Amino acid sequence: MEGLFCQPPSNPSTSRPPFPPFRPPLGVSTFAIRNPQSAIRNPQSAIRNPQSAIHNPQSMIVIPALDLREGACVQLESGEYDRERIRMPNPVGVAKGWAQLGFNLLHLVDLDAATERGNNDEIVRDIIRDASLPVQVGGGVRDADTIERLLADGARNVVVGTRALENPDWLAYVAASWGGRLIVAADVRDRNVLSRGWQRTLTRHITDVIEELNDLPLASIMVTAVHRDGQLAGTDLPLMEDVARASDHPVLASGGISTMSELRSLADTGIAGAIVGMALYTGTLNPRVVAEEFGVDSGE
Ligand code: AMZ
Repeated sequence: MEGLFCQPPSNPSTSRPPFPPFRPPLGVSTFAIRNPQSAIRNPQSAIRNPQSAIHNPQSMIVIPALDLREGACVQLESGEYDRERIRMPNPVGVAKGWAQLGFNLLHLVDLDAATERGNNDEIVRDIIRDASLPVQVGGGVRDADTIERLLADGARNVVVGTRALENPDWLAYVAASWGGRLIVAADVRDRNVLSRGWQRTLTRHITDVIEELNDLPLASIMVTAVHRDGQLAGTDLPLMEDVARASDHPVLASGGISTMSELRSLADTGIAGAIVGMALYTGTLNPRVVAEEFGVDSGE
């Protein structure tokens, strides 16, 4: 397929597939980035007249995921460290490549920090500084100083998961200062919310959590269908529909998204943004095609 920079793993059980280094294709999309600030908006605005569904680009934004492990850009299956499927050695180059393809926002996760194995702080800083597209960043953000530092470094938004879910008082405190810049990550398996790199199951139902979050000022809510993540088998659309219905905040959907029709269904559901990893890295979704339909603000 034209425009792809790597191919699907030939042997999914191999932990380090021999992918070629990231090479941004030539002739990237010439879409203008009109107003990046408005790229994620209230989901209500994404519930469109069915007639408008034929117009492109869509109002939902697709956000490429860039997960960091040991200084590399990786993709894991089901978030498990022993199921690494993609490894690319130059994360800053990967981030620049997504920008050149026409994407308008990057979702950056420090997996080592999220799973309490260490951190990739320097690379996070380099990507925010050099990537040429706005970045939302998370993974291991467990205190106010880190939120402040990442915003000072230039992050568009900061993603908080574990501490926000385990400690609602702390979330209320940080939301009072930076609410409009915070994204709460609710990672979900069997409708229960997870924390600590998906190792701990909190006995809280996702829709209860979403309703509690409605009381706080936040930039958006991100919901990851952990049971679908990295498997290229489609996301949990009923979950995303329920969350979009329950949330007063814009909702970002993540986990298993792998077809254009799925992206259109998510947009029609009122999802404000879709975070896509494995399908873009393997070429299951053509990044150029996705960026043209979903990568930029339509300027509506
Ligand atoms: O893949 C994983 N095991 C994983 C992952 N991708 N564990 C956590 N995360 C992501 C969440 C969210 O974006 O989806 O890390 C962020 C939350 O980190 P924390 O440290 O605030 O819970």
